[in-house]
Amino acid sequence: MRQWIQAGRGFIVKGNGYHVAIVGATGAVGTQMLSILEQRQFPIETLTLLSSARSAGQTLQYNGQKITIQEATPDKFKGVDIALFSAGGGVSKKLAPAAVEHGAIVIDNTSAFRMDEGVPLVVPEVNEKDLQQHKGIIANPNCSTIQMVVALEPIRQAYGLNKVVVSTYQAVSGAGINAIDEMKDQSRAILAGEEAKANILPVKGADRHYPIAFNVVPQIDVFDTNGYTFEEMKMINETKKIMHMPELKVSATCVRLPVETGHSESVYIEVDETGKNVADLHQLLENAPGIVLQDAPNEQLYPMPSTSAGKLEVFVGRVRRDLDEENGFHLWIVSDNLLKGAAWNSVQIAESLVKLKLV
Ligand code: NAP
Ligand code: 3JN
Repeated sequence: MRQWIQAGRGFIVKGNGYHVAIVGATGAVGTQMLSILEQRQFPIETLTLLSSARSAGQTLQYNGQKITIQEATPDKFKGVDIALFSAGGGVSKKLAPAAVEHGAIVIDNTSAFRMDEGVPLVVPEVNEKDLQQHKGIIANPNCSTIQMVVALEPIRQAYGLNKVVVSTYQAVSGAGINAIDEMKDQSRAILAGEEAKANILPVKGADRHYPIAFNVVPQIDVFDTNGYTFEEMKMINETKKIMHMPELKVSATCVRLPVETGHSESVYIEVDETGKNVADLHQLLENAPGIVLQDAPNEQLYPMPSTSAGKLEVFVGRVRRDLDEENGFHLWIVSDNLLKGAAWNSVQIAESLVKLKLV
């Protein structure tokens, strides 16, 4: 039987386990990482929780035990085997190399290294084997990319894929804890007949902010010079990298709406093989890893954020053949952006590393 004892920097479970650190442990993603590690009973020997100086000294619970949060500094990675980073790209750029120098494998949730050559960008259902090439840092893709590639990979494998056009309907939790609080405050203000104050969305630090409560905002992240936002370009570039298909045609429009958790996507695809129908796609999706097919129009069964939040899978429904393009199909894809889109995909990568004996 395992025995928990308090250690200097975290908690120790005596027996075989890994020294794990979470950077950004107090955030929207970090708290979900903690909860998923516990839910999956990931073999942990010590758990180090790191944040900025603001939260250092506070405690978080893991397996019923209180762990004191510490400020993230390079020395905190001594002896760490696996470091899960989710504190923004700047923190990753500063501290991930130090963690690797101390011998840790970094699983990074930010865009800091995603497109770097030599850094695997991994969704285990799609390209787990890319983990073999890691040199210390493994990147976790953007949440909107992850749920889309999980759903498209079985179709790509069976029928080939040449075009993807996606519009997203993204939840506020993707922008962090402060954005959730702001949406709730705005909702209360509007219902009380008061002015809704906006200071965070669409992008922290931008010139203009718009209320998200009772609104829809077609901007996620800042604009690139080509008119697309960075979120849209992440979806485009990451999809090609994960699927090893630089030639794949991908276009994206990313939109925020007042949902707390669960990103939705309307996705149009064109496959290479002709003559395929909805039943063919249903069969592929039903048998694919990590996917739940919810597609029964007669019963009004389709995925929604309200039924997908808190779950680990990617939910797919509203599968239709395009009315004009023989090889074209439409899908509706929903998943919990903080779980499969972030924390669960990262912990799943850690589980794959253990399974493949790479850690
Ligand atoms: P959040 O709720 O605002 O939390 C931010 C976390 O980062 C907090 O734990 C915060 O600690 C910590 N932090 C901030 N500055 C730090 C510093 N200088 N040193 C160490 N820790 C610091 O944000 P979130 O939604 O969890 O997202 C965090 C990051 O994860 C994002 O910036 C993004 O890069 C990534 N992310 C990825 C996805 C994805 O699509 N895969 C989705 C969402 C987010 P304090 O409590 O001390 O402030
Ligand atoms: O807004 C969303 O729904 C997802 C946001 C992801 C995000 C937010 C801030 C910084 C990212 C990301 O993971 O792409 C980043 C980042 O670039 O690291």
